[in-house]
Amino acid sequence: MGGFRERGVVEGHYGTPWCHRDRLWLIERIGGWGMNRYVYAPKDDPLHRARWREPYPDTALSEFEELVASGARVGVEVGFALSPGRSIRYASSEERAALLAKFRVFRELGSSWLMLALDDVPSSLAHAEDRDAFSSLAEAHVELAGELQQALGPEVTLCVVPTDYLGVEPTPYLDTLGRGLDSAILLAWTGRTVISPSITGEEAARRAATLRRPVLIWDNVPVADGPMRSMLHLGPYGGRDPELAQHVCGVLLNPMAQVRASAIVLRTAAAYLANPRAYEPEAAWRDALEEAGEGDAEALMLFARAQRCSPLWPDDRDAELEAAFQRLRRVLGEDGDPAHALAELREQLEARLELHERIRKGVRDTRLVHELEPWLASHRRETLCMEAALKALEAFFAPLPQSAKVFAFFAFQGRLASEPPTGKASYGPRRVLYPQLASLGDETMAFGADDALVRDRCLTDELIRLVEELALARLGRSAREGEAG
Ligand code: LTM
Repeated sequence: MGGFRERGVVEGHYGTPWCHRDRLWLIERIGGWGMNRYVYAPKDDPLHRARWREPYPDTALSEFEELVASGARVGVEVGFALSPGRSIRYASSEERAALLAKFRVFRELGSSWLMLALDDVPSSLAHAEDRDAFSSLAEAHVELAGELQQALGPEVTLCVVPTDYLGVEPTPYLDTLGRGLDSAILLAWTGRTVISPSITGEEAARRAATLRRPVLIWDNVPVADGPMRSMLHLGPYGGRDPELAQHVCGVLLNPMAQVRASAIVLRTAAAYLANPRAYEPEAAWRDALEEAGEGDAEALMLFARAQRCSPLWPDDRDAELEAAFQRLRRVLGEDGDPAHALAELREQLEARLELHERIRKGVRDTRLVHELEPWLASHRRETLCMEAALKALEAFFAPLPQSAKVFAFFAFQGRLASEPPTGKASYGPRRVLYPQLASLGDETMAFGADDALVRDRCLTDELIRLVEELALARLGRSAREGEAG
């Protein structure tokens, strides 16, 4: 079995594009980890998508040139994408010439890997002249991509992101692309949904059969754009079949707007891509955090435990802390002595209380720390609230007068009132919508079987609820009367 030919990153998120300095930084890193591809495709760069006809200014072009050159030094070939599908008139020779001319500029900068990104655009022909000229959107795409490939020549690798980029069932659109496009053109696929929790060899084989070539996985990991912006996805790469390389020509991961934080996941993915059969997510994750957290990797790792939840690891909210919490819940449920479980939870929470300060002071990559700030704040808030809940619980079980227990409950609720949630998720999300679509057509767009709307998954709220229920049961008048009787 050969390995993955394409191993890398597509900067393809919605939201603020990365800056040049961070791109240079990332390219050097991924090259060091054995990746070989970076593709420039940020959706909200207007000259990439909304205003694709306009040329890039000289300043941008010289930065692009620098990306290509620095990639070449570390074995990373830099590719460029254009995304004209929201407005292009496929039948217009002027429009097609404008697109070709803009691709040629990337070619002149030294890039020989170009991407025609036709994702997230209308799934039917929008202009009357196109409907006259082509029988379908697929036919227009075949003609446009074929013309580009012809004009750019065989030294250029052309990749097309089809408008139907997910799912496993064949569609007439994909069938036309598979039959009509030269087999040298790469075709991208995101798996069975937008952020595929898993991708099996069988799913990839089915899509490869429809497209009549090994597919290129555009893997929406660890991206967290649009309705996912409360999340910071720091868990390891996972859920990808070790046998994928038989059916795909490679994997490009689509990171978050937080480039340095994304590098944690990217490094684990690099380990998978280098040797999928030997890949161990947890070992790779620890290695990645050792590197990213230089200065205080232990603090970063403890923080990152609360940021692992994603469609790949939906139940991971900080496994160590959760285990201590579940032990306490069990003891309380069985009316046992909670002293040991309370002490254990206290130890876990205290280790987490000052993490934000440790990370700010200790972790050397200040740009990483800056990216983490909103989640350092949410992590701190959630940890404080859990600690306040625990303190109340400790009071309930201590040999204290009843009034002290009631006042402990007041103090706990006072803390909650003065620490409102930050809107960023730590220890699991309160609410997040993942775009887990199973079909992308204008008339057929629908969610599939993968969980899309995730609600009430924050560990803090579960501990708070447990303590509140206990408080109401133990501190109410009827409870006291029951005890007396
Ligand atoms: O996945 C693809 C091919 N396109 C877009 C990405 O640009 C975007 O970042 C992700 C996540 O929102 N979803 C997409 O559909």
